[in-house]
Amino acid sequence: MKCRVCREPAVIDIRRHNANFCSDHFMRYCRDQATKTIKEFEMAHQGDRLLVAVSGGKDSLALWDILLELGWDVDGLYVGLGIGDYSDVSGDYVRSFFEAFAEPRGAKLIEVDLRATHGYDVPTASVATGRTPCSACGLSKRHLFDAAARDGAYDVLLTGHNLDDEAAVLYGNVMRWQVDYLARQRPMLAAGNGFPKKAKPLVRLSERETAAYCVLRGIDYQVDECPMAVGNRHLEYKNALGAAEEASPGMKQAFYFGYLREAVDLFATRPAPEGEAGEANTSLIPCDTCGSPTNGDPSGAATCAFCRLSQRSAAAEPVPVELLKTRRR
Ligand code: Q46
Ligand code: ZN
Ligand code: ZN
Repeated sequence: MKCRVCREPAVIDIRRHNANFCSDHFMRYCRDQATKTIKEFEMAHQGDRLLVAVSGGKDSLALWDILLELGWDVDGLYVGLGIGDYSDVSGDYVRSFFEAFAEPRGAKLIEVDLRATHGYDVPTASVATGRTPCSACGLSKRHLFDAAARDGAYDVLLTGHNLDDEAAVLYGNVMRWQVDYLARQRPMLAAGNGFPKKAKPLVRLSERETAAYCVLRGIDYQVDECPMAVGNRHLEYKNALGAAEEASPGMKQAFYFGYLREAVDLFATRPAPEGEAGEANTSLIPCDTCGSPTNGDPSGAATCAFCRLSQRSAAAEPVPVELLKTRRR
């Protein structure tokens, strides 16, 4: 197995491209794929200040490193979700990466701890509101990411979603015809209605490739799955698509990029779900508590979904993550 570029021994094969690469050319391939995606979807322009949301996992740390390597002015944002040891360990990986790879290149790390700043954590919010942990977590993260991007006057908020993630979300949304979500499934969402511009530059890389990038770069990352993800449908969709990809390399990429090319515009007029950006969302008002754009709550008050969740959760008895794991089984 030889590198497609230099003919030296290869360390990785990428079946959907029918290509093998040595370590240096593989890392260059990853950066080239990110650059191509940033350009194609106009994710960022020269001189922009970027903020990447990092979780301590392979995708977000690879993204921060790739953007720094490419010369972007990019800071990191880490949100401590209070999911027991998992969050403690994730935070440690982020801080180690920051000290070794980002701080020496002049980047900043912004940290927000959910319990310290808003008086609750994800397991408590889940029980207090009756939402699934991932729903409470997703709502909290979206709000805090948006707020950090606004407060820091960043031009773009970036996340490390990879091809496997996006294809699995698309698959789930198609299977259940969640058309409002399909409308928003783009790798770049323009700023609007008080929401920052959002982008996912790694949608051309699979998770096997982001993992390989980290290993070859010497980046340590959180390998464990979030304990709240157990039973999550997203993992089932990933497995189903993984089997199809195995039988037919390139299928995932064709599915996702085919959707962007042929179908996403068909859903463009659908309103965005609560707490989400969307050009069609023209009736938003500022939340009376935090000022974020909102549809208002069902009772008619102008309180956003995040503030409603955080008020109920902060007033509740803290729920240890172990209890939630037991309950979910
Ligand atoms: S961190 Fe949060 Fe994920 Fe854990 S609770 Fe679910 S959404 S699985 S990316
Ligand atoms: Zn090579
Ligand atoms: Zn609010």
